[in-house]
Amino acid sequence: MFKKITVSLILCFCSAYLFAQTIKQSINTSWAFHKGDIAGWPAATTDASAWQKISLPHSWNTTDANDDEPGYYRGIGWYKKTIYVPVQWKDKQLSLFFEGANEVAEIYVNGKLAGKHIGGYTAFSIPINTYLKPFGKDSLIANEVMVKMNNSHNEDIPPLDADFTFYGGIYRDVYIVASNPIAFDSELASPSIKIKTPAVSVEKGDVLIEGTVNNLSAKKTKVKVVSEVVDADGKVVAKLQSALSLTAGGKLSFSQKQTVANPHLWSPDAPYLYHVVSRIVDASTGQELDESSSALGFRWFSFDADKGFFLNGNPVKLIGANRHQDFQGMANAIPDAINIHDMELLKAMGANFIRIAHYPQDPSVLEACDRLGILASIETPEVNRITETTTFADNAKHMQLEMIRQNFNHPSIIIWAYMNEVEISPRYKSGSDEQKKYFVNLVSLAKQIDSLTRKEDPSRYTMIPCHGDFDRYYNTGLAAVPQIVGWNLYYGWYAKDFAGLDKFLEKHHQMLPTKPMIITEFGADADSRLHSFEPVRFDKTVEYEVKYHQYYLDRIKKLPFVAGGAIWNLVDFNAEQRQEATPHINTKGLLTNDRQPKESYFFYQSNLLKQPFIKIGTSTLKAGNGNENNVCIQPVNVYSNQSQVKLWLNGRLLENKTVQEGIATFSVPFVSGKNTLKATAGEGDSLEDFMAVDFNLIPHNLSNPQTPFTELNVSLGDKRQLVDDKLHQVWIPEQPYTKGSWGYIGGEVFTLGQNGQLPYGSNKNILETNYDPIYQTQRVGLSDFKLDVPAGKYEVTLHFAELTTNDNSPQLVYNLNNSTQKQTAVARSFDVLINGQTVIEGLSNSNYLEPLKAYSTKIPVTVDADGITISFKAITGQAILNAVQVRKVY
Ligand code: GCB
Ligand code: CA
Repeated sequence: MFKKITVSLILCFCSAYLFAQTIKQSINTSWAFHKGDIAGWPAATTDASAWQKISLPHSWNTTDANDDEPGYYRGIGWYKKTIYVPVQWKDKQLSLFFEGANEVAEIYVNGKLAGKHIGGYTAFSIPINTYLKPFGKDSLIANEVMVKMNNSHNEDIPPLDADFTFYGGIYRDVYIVASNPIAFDSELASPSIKIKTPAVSVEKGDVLIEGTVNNLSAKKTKVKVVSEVVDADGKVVAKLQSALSLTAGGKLSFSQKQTVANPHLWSPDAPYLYHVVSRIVDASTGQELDESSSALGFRWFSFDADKGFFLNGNPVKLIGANRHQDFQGMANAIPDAINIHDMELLKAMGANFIRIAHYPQDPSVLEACDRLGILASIETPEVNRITETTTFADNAKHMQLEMIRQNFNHPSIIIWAYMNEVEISPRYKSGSDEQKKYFVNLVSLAKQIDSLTRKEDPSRYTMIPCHGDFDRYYNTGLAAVPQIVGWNLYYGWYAKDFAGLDKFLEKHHQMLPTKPMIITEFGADADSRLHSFEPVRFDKTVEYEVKYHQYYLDRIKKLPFVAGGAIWNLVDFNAEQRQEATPHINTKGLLTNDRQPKESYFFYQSNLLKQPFIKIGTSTLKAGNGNENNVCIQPVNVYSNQSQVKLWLNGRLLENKTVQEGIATFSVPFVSGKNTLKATAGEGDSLEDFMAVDFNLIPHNLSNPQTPFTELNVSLGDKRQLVDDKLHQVWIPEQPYTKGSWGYIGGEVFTLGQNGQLPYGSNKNILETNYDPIYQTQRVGLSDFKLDVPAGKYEVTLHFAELTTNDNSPQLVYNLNNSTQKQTAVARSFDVLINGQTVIEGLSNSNYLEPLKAYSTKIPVTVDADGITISFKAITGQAILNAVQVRKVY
């Protein structure tokens, strides 16, 4: 008898325990999406065919932000889904929790507006009880949820203008949440409890746990809030308890404090995490009513204007990257796994810092930072400019508040930032009274956001990232507002000389001697396909990107008053309006948009990682001209943190080299076809990396039967190589014709002169191709292109694009030298002949040769002993050639 009672008591206790807590479950599947508004809704509905079956995360801009049509859909999109609410939840408080949806969301339940949220990058929670269908006999009640999203431009909602795409849609997870009438308050979609560590040292760590308990029931109730601090082994190291007497419909706050002796400290090298679990327990029944759990890290930190950043008493140089939240082909609708993997890639690079720019990102990002040991700055998106209205200011402040409340407990966060380069394109005429007033309003808004932030959280620092116009931010007074000034500096990119960086940093140190500083952005575009042996600014080669980062990393490391630097950017990201080698993509990433590393990623690994590292530089596919011995000598970089590195080619030791700044450059004599590279370092060559290179060696003498010619892909007017892993082809730069070999005769390289960023080619998008760099460069006025190939059957493909245009559309605001590509369209028409036979008649701007559009044609040619001569005969203006491919069929 006695035994029986105990068992049933335990059972009863367990079931209460299991079902009493808040239930949270994602509802990402079985949604339908309708592009555009539904006129007259809810009275009128649309037919089923207008709805597309989708699951979340979702964005409606996955393709149109990448196509040849300028712009992308910014407007209304509707989502709908049936949710099945179990009858067991009839006494629960139900809400829908959105981790983020861009940009304005209206949530309807069974046709009635249940809530609205403004802003695309913060979470929100919508209570839905009032709108649910009555519970009846059925065990599950179907309710219809509809969400109207709008990503139209709105002058009152940040961001107004920025170098990234404002993808529309419900692009993060959505949950349904069922909680008890007595539960923790989680205002502004924040975690229910706030964890503070007001005093931390090696000897002790104070934990302060704060929260509020709501009683939405009609009964007064006595509860206990029991909190436990649990270490990484699961051991409870502190237990705190508060007793609360809740009135019906009332709420009470609690605050609990405890000291943990000799706490394990949290740092990038040892990200030790405790966690705090707080439970609300009914004082009379012992039933658990709600539970909340958060990570806890003990650390202390400070910024010093002369000495930089200190963590747990030690100087730490913050080195890391910025990060955007999109992925190739997915827009911003990416699963948690990508968010988490990006942080792993950042950590694997040796970084200890992230600037989450320019907006708060998925919760999994900061969770990963806590776990992996990445210090974080996070910010709200007042980018480029503001609107001087109360509504804009209110929205900006509200986002800041949401960001702080929602992310408060992350030990990784050290900085709450806001605004970005907000003086780069100010409204009104330069120097006008209106503009002066604009700056006053801007500074006033900054002060409001800053003081709100400091009040919400005095334990972290505030920061504004600014563009490189020191005087402007100094004179308007904006630089004085935050605790740290961030500078986005592009010397060696938008601004010509690297040395400008040193001058700028010194200037800050002199003029703002008490203001700590971080280089919040620095970067150079690199199309992962483009390579050069003599990299120059704006050539968008992988090699120039490395050169750029060499300069910056050196300065960041050397100057103690520079607290740190954040590379722009960890990943290539979509900015729809960008004209690039890869249109719509900002390629300043160390990783491509689908997360393939460029050499600059290895450069950081070899400079930052503590564990032994070795890696042979990119490009497993290469091409070039053979010399008299039919080898082609090309440089190969090996990245390593060891002092000496050996490189082996096909089993033969080439050289043992001293590594400088993480790089050793070798001259490698490649042979035709397969080449195996091995790099070794360390004791007994224990550290190694391998690479198989496929080399398309263009024979020294094209007609020598010992070294048969197969194919040649040449980009005219170009100095770079383009490696195309997908088609397994390498494009090599032009050269003048010499006997026995190949090349152009006559003409000159197309250049925009003073107006161009790169000394050759155009940087406008070329339509109808993904090979923009090939078409963006060109030889003008050539008479022939000649190859002394042996007799046989060939295929010649000619590529053209008219690069002159009347389109003088403005450059991006980031173009700091303010150049526009002023130009006028040139009229031309010409014939093309192969071995004397006309193959293209009168190619001109009035037929296939439209401005900025790719035109190519493939022509089979039977060749006798005299090789191939492609001749260009101008009728009007000058003939052009952008690229040529010659392939031997047999
Ligand atoms: C900046 C901006 C960032 C841009 C970057 C660039 O200064 O803050 O949003 O993407 O420059 O690449 O031009
Ligand atoms: Ca488009």
